[in-house]
Amino acid sequence: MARLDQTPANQAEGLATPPSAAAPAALPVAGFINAGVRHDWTREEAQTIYDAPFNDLLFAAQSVHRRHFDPNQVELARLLSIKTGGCPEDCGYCSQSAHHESGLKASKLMEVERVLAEARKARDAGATRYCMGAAWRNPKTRDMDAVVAMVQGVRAMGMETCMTLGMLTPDDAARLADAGLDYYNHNIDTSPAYYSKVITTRAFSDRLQTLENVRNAGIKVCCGGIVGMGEEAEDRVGMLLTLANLPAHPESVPVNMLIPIPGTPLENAPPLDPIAFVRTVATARIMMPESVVRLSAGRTAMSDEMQALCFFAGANSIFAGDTLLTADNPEQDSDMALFRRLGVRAARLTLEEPAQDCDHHHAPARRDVLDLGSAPLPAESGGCGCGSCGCGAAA
Ligand code: SAM
Ligand code: DTB
Ligand code: SF4
Repeated sequence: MARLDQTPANQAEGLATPPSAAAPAALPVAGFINAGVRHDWTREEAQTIYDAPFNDLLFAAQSVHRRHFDPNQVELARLLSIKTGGCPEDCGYCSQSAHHESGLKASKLMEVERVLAEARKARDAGATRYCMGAAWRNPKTRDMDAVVAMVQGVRAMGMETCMTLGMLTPDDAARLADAGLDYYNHNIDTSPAYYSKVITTRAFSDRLQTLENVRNAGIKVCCGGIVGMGEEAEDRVGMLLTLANLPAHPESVPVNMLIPIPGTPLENAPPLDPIAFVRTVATARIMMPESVVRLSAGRTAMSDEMQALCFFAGANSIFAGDTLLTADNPEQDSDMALFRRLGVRAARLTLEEPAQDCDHHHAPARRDVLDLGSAPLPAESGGCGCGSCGCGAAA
């Protein structure tokens, strides 16, 4: 195969061009590799990234990814539904809404001890984050004591804690922060324009308000959405634009692929082109370079190759374990087999000393933090010297 030469225009960006081809002045997406953390993305920029030629998009996303993370480490998070079904909200995708006939049996809030027993099993299977979800519009005051005990118990096991309980007031958020909750998951789900096509019992602005309450309480934000709900590419871009232009990027960004649930309004949504899903992941990676992007719901319907492409595009977290909240997820054995084939490792928690002047009164003296590493860039490591493949290996 002919050696790939570089033109002055693309040398600066580390891109390669075949000698015989007319060199593009600059690939539009490559200009965003060095963008860093921005909160002023324009719709045009976001759409340009999403629409870029697939190989250019993946090259840019992987370049951004290795600048901030070890590209071969993936976080394992574990989910548990602590209160299932009977939810008063009408989210069109959800098995747990009381508005739909999904056949799911509603249950009460789980006992704290049962939750902790499940969490222990997850930790022993390698999970570093434990996410507890409740099918509520918002938590009731009477439930808060149990929820707080769950956070404290899981945290004491040395895992990061995450909860998703619906809308939170500033007081709810402060209580959870005091309990030591690490993350709160609250998804915007789709673009502002498409939101009312999917959910009518609350507004997009309600979601943003809870996110602000969570952030103000000092809890880290886990916020993403669902693709494959019949939305247009512009909606996927609109969702990412909203997330990336929040005052602070969510620390975790779950990208869910719709699991079509029989009996819900979206049961017959047209299947999404897998390439469009990978584009969404890659665009999230470029626009939110320091966020952990989670390849979330819908993996049972994805091939190994599609998941591998998502990891290449910058996804570095998954839900492990054979159940999500109510729907199936791949068996952990098959995930570990895929990790082995890809040379991917599960990320570990490391103990970190906080800064002396930490003023978060609710934070413990020492705490576990996830180590997702970062890889040296070719320019920093010398690379193989070919000037075109982007590798970091010595020649
Ligand atoms: N009730 C809380 C709420 O809505 O924030 C927490 C639980 S809710 C099930 C958490 C998220 O799961 C939703 O925001 C949605 O993004 C995702 N989700 C729910 N059902 C899904 C489905 N069928 N396919 C893909 N993602 C789904
Ligand atoms: C998120 O974004 N995805 C998870 C988690 N946050 C709570 C939930 C996925 C739910 C999939 C459908 C189900 O299991 O019912
Ligand atoms: Fe309720 Fe959450 Fe399901 Fe919506 S997504 S119906 S709020 S459990």
